[in-house]
Amino acid sequence: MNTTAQALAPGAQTQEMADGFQLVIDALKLNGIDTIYALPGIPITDLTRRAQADGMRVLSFRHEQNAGYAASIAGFLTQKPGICLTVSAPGFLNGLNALAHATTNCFPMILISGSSEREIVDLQQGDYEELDQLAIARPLAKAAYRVLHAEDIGVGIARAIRAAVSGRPGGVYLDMPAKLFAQSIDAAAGRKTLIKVVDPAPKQIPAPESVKRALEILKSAKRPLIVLGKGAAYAQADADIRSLIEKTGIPYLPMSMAKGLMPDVHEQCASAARSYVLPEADVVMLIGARLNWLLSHGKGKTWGGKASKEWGGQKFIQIDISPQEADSNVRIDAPVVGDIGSCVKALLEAMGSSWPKPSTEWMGSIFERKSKNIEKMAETLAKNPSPMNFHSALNVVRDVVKANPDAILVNEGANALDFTRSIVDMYKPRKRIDVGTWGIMGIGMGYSVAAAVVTGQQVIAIEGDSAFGFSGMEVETICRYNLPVCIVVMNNNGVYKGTDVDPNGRDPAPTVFVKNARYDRIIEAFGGVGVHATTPAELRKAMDEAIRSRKPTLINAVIDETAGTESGRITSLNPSAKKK
Ligand code: ADP
Ligand code: TPW
Ligand code: MG
Repeated sequence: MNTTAQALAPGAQTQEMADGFQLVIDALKLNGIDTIYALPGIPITDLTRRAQADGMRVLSFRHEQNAGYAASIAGFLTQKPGICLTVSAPGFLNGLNALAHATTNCFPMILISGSSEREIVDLQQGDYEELDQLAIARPLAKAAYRVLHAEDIGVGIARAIRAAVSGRPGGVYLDMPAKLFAQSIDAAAGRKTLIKVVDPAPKQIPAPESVKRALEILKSAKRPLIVLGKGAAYAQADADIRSLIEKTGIPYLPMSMAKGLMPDVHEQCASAARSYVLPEADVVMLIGARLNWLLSHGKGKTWGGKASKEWGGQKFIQIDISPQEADSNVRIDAPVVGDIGSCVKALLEAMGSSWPKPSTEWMGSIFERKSKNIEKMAETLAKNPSPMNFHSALNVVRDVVKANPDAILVNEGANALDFTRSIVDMYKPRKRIDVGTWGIMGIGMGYSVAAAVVTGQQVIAIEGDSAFGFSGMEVETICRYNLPVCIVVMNNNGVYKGTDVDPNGRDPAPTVFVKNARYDRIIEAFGGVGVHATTPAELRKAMDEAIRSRKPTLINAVIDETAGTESGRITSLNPSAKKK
């Protein structure tokens, strides 16, 4: 332990002391946390320096929101809480978005923010960066704590870790006033206050009767379907999930970030027949997926209901760690509450060796729709329009990802998101990370940094030009740490499209950017590789070279500005477009 020696009375023995900075670092390291996503300043500058000096990886960002998104996705990828470290008031608020995002997406993350002097904040006497951060964080976090005394740092960090990763994961806020860092206590006594958290995310075994109930319903199905969500990807129970799917022979539908948990090209994958299987299935087993807006709340026309809020008549089995999730939108006939690894194991064990496969009628009709849609898509992808459209550009990305199945695909935008999700097949678990439950713009560069750092793999970021703008300054971060990130900006001159005009002819329309912008030149300012690509051949060459060299690369892919649609695939949620 790095300690400060402090002289006592002349001639007395020196006493080893540890300050708050050191105890925070030691508490994190003791719990296997080796990376911090940060932005320095008062009062945490020395925490970033000393963490680095002590061998931790400290990734320093240009804006706290991006550090926070990085921490949140590190949590998703590793099952360990990602740590975001910020300064007080404005830094804290910049990081808060990511904390709320982590909670919403069920990603384990801890936001540690320095804060100002309690006595002054609480009397609102006007301190430097005064803000009651704990009160503000609380409703957006799964848990929120403040540590006031150096001897409580161990407990504070232990509680934060447990809260972030146990049960349904989420974002945790840890408030650390400036004074805490400067407090010194006896080093040996300090060491004793640190806690190495034993079994931070304990297994949660499902009740045997819930497993039995689920299997009875599943067995009775004529047209069963499995929906895999990002909770299933998070759980890292890949082999057992694969066994369950292959043993039952049930077709499956992956949610966006569950793509690749089973390969998208697997014969049981029903993605290309989504609009057929959702209303037709009579029993649906959800594994780590919520029946939220992304699944049309489990009702309405998507599910075969006659009216927009009408139940389609199917039965639902839901595997989830949160006992409160069931019945959130429609009746869940068989909730199975537990961690996905334990639940899937229990199902496999209780299924026995002879499980009846779904009828050839059901599988055949899915196969027929799938083949037709895949064939239609192949025709569209083969076209080579000038300028490029989303399809001709993404056809290249599709090939590059197929050739590099270990690469992590980061994806945000509207059309740039929706087309990538449907065109680019994924082959391995946790390789696709995107806008998540909120459909937020801004995750792109933070996710890219964290994905490269925690996995060591090549990152491919497919970004709408608007989406890229939310975190674009972090290309400097990517260059500074020399990370293998290949960014492709799908540049269609704006939000959704680049064709809107101001009816009064005064300003650019709100959805339109500078025409023919050269995003590639941004990365050149920091020593990265910039490429301007106007054809699929140029795009392919640039992506291949980026992956070969592992150099930070930004490709400005010129896309037809008329190619997109308003709001991409979610036009129905847009009030004015709906009216039209
Ligand atoms: P998607 O957006 O992919 O549909 P959601 O984020 O809506 O996925 O749902 C993920 C679900 O997975 C949440 O309800 C969460 O409680 C659950 N979950 C997360 N981790 C686990 C786990 N280890 N075991 C069981 N359920 C989990
Ligand atoms: C934090 C609203 C949804 S999609 C989008 C915005 C601004 C950008 C779409 O344009 P882009 O993609 O990225 O160029 P493309 O291919 O369709 O042209 N602020 C936040 N989150 C969201 N979702 C928005 C605004 C939005
Ligand atoms: Mg765009």
